[in-house]
Amino acid sequence: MSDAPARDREVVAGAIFREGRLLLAQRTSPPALAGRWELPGGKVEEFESPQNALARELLEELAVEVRCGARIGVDVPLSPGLVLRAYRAELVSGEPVALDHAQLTWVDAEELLSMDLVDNDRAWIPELLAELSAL
Ligand code: 9L3
Ligand code: MG
Repeated sequence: MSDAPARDREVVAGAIFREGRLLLAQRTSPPALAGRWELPGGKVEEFESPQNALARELLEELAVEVRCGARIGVDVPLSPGLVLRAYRAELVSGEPVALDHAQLTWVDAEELLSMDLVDNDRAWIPELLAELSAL
């Protein structure tokens, strides 16, 4: 048994900005979230860093190589012991394609506000808007 306090498991999501726009991905599952838009990503595996997890998830979901950057926005509690965090992701190579999502879109600040985002990701709207307005 370990004396170390149990750390929250993390779900990581990537904010990819390009030319004044943010990449959003439309979920296909679970049924409650299908059709709604998110920052792509997924669960950090045991013994995996959040940075490596984000790179793995975006390679799996979008077929791109990214470099994980700084955190953006607040921690979003998903369930006891599970927290959702957004990170900036810089495109290193490849053009994003929807391997795991229904479709992808690049939104500006105004369009972001009109998208049906999953509830969890709405917590990041202020920072995402600030970034899009500054670009
Ligand atoms: N989730 C919410 N917002 C996001 C992401 C990437 C994930 N931007 C939630 C949806 C699922 C859980 O986290 O309940 C795990 O994500 P996934 O593995 O289904 O993508
Ligand atoms: Mg995912």
